[in-house]
Amino acid sequence: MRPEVDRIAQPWGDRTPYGRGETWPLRVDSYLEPGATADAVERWVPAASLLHSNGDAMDVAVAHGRIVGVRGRPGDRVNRGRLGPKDLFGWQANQAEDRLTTPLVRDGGRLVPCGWDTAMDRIAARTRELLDESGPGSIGFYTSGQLFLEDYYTLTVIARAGIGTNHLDGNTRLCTATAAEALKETFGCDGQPASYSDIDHADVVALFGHNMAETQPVLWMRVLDRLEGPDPPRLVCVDPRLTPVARRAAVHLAPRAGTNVALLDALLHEIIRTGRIDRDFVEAHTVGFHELTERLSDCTPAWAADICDIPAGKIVEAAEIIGGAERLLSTVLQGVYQSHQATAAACQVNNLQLIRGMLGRPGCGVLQMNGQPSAENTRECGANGDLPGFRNWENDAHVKDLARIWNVDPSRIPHYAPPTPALQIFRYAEQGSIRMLWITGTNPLVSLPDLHRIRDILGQERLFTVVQDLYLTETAQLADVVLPAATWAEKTGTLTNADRTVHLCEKAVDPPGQARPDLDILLDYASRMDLCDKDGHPLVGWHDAESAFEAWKECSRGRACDYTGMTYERLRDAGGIQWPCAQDAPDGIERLYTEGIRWAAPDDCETYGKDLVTGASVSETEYRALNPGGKAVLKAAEYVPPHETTDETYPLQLITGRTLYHFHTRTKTGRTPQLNAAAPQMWVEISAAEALRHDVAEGDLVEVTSPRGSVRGRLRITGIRDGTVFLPFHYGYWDTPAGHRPGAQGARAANETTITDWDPVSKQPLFKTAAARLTLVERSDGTVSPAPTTTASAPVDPHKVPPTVGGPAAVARQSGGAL
Ligand SMILES: Nc1nc2c(c(=O)[nH]1)N[C@H]1C(S)=C(S)[C@@H](COP(=O)(O)OP(=O)(O)OC[C@H]3O[C@@H](n4cnc5c(=O)[nH]c(N)nc54)[C@H](O)[C@@H]3O)O[C@H]1N2
Ligand SMILES: Nc1nc2c(c(=O)[nH]1)N[C@H]1C(S)=C(S)[C@@H](COP(=O)(O)OP(=O)(O)OC[C@H]3O[C@@H](n4cnc5c(=O)[nH]c(N)nc54)[C@H](O)[C@@H]3O)O[C@H]1N2
Ligand SMILES: [Mo]
Repeated sequence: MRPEVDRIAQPWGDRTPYGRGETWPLRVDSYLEPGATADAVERWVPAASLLHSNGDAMDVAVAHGRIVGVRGRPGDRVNRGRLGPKDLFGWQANQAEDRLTTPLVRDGGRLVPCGWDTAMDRIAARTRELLDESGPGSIGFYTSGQLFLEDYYTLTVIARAGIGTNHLDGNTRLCTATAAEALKETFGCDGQPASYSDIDHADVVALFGHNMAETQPVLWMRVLDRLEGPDPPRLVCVDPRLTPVARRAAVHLAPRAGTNVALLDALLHEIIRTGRIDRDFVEAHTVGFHELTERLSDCTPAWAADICDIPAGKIVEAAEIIGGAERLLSTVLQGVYQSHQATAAACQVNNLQLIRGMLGRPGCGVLQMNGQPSAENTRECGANGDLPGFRNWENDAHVKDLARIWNVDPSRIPHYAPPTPALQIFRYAEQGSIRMLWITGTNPLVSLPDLHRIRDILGQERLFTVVQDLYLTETAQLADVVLPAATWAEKTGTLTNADRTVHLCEKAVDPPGQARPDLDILLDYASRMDLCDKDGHPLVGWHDAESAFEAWKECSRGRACDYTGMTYERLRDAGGIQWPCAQDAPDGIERLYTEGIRWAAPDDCETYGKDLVTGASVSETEYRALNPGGKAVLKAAEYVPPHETTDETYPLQLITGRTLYHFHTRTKTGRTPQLNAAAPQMWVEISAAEALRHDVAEGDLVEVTSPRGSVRGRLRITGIRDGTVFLPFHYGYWDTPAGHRPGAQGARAANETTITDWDPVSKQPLFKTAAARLTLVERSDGTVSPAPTTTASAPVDPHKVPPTVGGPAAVARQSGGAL
């Protein structure tokens, strides 16, 4: 990479074009802090990105015991040397001055520093009291998609077999619960069918509610390089915003938010009507085609055009591209997963692939994407509402098998009901049945919907909360015990990206102060609690990351996510390896389902499924009758309008999401100078027509109000569809001046406005379907909106706003939190 390329102004860097079926060329990106040179680097330590799900492999540069930069790993299958802006700059947050360096406990209403023994003893004592008084159901664990596999597996064993609680879930519920659920509904089991290398072979790539350019920028570089090369693919983009993906699409459909199912039903209808289906594939590998066809008979493009508010001709055009594809790759993310018919819509994308026979071949498949770096591990390890190794909680043989591995009685593992989803855990805490909540690696006081309510729940006296984090986040400020964690590059472990590639991240430097790796904290708790198996041996029989990995391998043996062919040694030598990886396929398997559907048979499947509209469970008997041969299930779904619709008081559809430069609640990217300067403060997006209707202009301070609450930000006029307002959800309160507080006029966390509601099937909350109004607070005095210009928030009139750059100009523009 040319060093003079400003990777804030040009997030995707230079192009390295390539043709269909060719190998993606190498390009090595790196960033060293000012003053550091490659010669002065003492060690390069392997890792993969922790700020999204793409799994970009990199080496961390260490000099004098400090991280001084990063460099992409050219040999790795995922990124072939490339890094995105967050990968390049985000590591600086590890060195922030306000890292937590000692445990804190609440004494007399205040959090005060203490030693590890005091903090851990307090947690163990409270656990014992509650177990005695109220039993395991009074204890809940809410974890993350940002720790390592070894952490989740250990937490799962502790929570499920040690404490015996069913209340363990991850923030992956907000993130990839629908990806998991859609894969389970269609293929009987979780597991990403496709591979990133399918981008090299596809002639059509369809992106549904996925702003890949901003959220997986390195994957987008691969798409851009194909677009610039010979025989480029055509893109279909479904997104109400004019994202960088939409700008490069052959067809951009910008539907009303929450209408994905209507649109997908029409696409399926049109493809079936015109006979562009692979009948042999459908016959050999699926059940349910007849029902699907019947259900779709009235779902014409004209019908959907009305619901989605897009021209019928455009839907036909998209159906022609998808229907005519030789090699079709589809990707799905939050524009689908965070709406009221999330699983229903995601399954229709699976159906598109199946009826066209586009599965298990190069260039053909679906990426039901993940978001967080290790969301996949949360799912595999059973820390996300499933049993480890994609086992079925309703199948006694699966529970028995797990009990054998853990050497406990099957009755020790709660399986009387599905594992409790996150929002239900908070509901139990609200009602008072959950009395202790241990939060690891997530910041619910900014990231959960309907923050007023979450603040009340976590603020309760009677709820004992433990927060394990790197910083004193909004959530940590309300905790009873705060545990300082070591993070990426300060601890060792593995993470698995969205295309099943496993990377080893090794410890490069010491954590600050007394901060400890998450795994060590969990092992300490297991030992203080004296958790034992049925022979009286320690339940958690491992002592470090590598031995935890070895234990997990046994749990994964023979399952879809088989890790038994991997070792730390092999990951060190080979870089990323995809699962399944067993002795018979030591290099991993690139695509699932190359020889038919493997995990949907009634005895093997992870779930018997649910009704896509109501979420009601399908019984084992029904499933055996429906799918005796273990094929893929083509599940139909009828469109149901969003629960909260617009009206005179709340005339705009409210959607929320991300920008390229920030990660979630900004605990890391807000502490990274280049990234924070690129997007320093909250903003609000509407279209030019909507601005005219509201008599507001670029840079005006506006307020967005929903039935739950309001937030303020400066207005940016973008190419978003009319009738829609977009809020980035990154901005909380840890770095705002005193006036900007929830409830006060300066509230800025988008989740003040979002609704307590979820998809009935995956239980994923709805961050992208609600109603709101917009009002003017104060005209701009010439100040422009702080929104980036390089992204979906690009202004319609580029002359009015200075471009986002990463040099001194951007730093000067940094407003440091003032609106
Ligand atoms: N820069 C950056 N990258 C990230 C993250 C980050 O915070 N910052 N987070 C990571 C994580 S955890 C995740 S989950 C992913 C998320 O990655 P994405 O899903 O790509 O990101 P979002 O911005 O949440 O939503 C994507 C798009 O959905 C569109 N959308 C909204 N409503 C609808 C609808 O009804 N239908 C359709 N079709 N589209 C709709 C929005 O306009 C938005 O452009 O990103 C990962 N990568
Ligand atoms: N309105 C709206 N809300 C949303 C979304 C949306 O699109 N719109 N998206 C949702 C999605 S997809 C997601 S994934 C969530 C994300 O929501 P959160 O997970 O709550 O957001 P993060 O800021 O990533 O919080 C992670 C926390 O873990 C800490 N951390 C980082 N590394 C480590 C580590 O190694 N160990 C420990 N112990 N802690 C660590 C960080 O400092 C941070 O406080 O937000 C959801 N909320
Ligand atoms: Mo996510």
